[in-house]
Amino acid sequence: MRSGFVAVAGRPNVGKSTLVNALCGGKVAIVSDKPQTTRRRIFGIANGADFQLVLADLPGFQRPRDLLTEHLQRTVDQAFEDVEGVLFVLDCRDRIGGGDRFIAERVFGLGVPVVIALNKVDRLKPGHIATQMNTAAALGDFKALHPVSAKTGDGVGELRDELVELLPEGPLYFPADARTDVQDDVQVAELVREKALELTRDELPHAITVEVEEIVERTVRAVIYVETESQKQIVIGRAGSMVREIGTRARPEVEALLGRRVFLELRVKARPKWRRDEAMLERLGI
Ligand SMILES: Nc1nc2c(ncn2[C@@H]2O[C@H](COP(=O)(O)OP(=O)(O)OP(=O)(O)O)[C@@H](O)[C@H]2O)c(=O)[nH]1
Ligand SMILES: [Mg+2]
Repeated sequence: MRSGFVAVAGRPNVGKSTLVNALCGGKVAIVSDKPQTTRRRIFGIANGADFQLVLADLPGFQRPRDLLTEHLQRTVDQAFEDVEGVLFVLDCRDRIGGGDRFIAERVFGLGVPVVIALNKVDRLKPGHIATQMNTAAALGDFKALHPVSAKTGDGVGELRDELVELLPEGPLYFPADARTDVQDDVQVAELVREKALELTRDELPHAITVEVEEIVERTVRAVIYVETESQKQIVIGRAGSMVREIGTRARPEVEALLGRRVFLELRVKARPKWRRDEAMLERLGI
């Protein structure tokens, strides 16, 4: 039995969470086209007959700008301790540049093997992929470099095999059928936030956070927090249309997670400056 932990590093929005989901064979982390979607460390677990690969999905690696991003970066830094390797994710559709080199400096200095995943290669020309692979290869002394598409699953199996190779002999850290360490209430809050992110744009996605107050039999009560009254009006929508749509999109996934039909009761509240509120970040587990 091989087992162990691999941290997933990369700039915001390169597809780390999508790739973790693909490697685990199911949804453990929420995904969106907005940067800073992932705000807490989430273990995604890939189980095989003779391995357990635990992937630490993380917020995007960035220079902190405020208390929230400071907390996010602290989460990233802590996750680099005690791992068997790092999966460094790059976006093949984007320029590989300063941001990636900033991360490379850190991950190649950790003293553990680094596997690079060049993600989002779907529908790209082979010549372009080859050029990007050369640029990626210059980032540091990597163990392997895999072009993949987390979206189509292309190359994901080979990448999983490569990561399992990094693991030493070891015990099961989680039950053999577990896919994540995240508790139901947190997963429900994340699913609601994912749908809220789908429906909002500009600065608003960053101002949204979700907390589940209670899950009692068939009733799930959650609060969507924003920072201002005007943001609250947007998220509620005309005659409640937006918050209703968030609920409609989230409910099937919440029901699949909990294994029963539920009534999803969503409220929207303004909580000024929650992103700068140490106690609130703590409460949210950020
Ligand atoms: N075309 C394409 N898009 C992808 C692929 N993987 C991820 N995406 C898209 O990229 C966007 C970001 O994906 P996420 O998985 O949320 O990215 P992330 O790196 O976890 O982002 P943060 O948590 O914000 O740091 C989403 O719109 C995904 O659908 C891929 O292989 N191909
Ligand atoms: Mg993410």
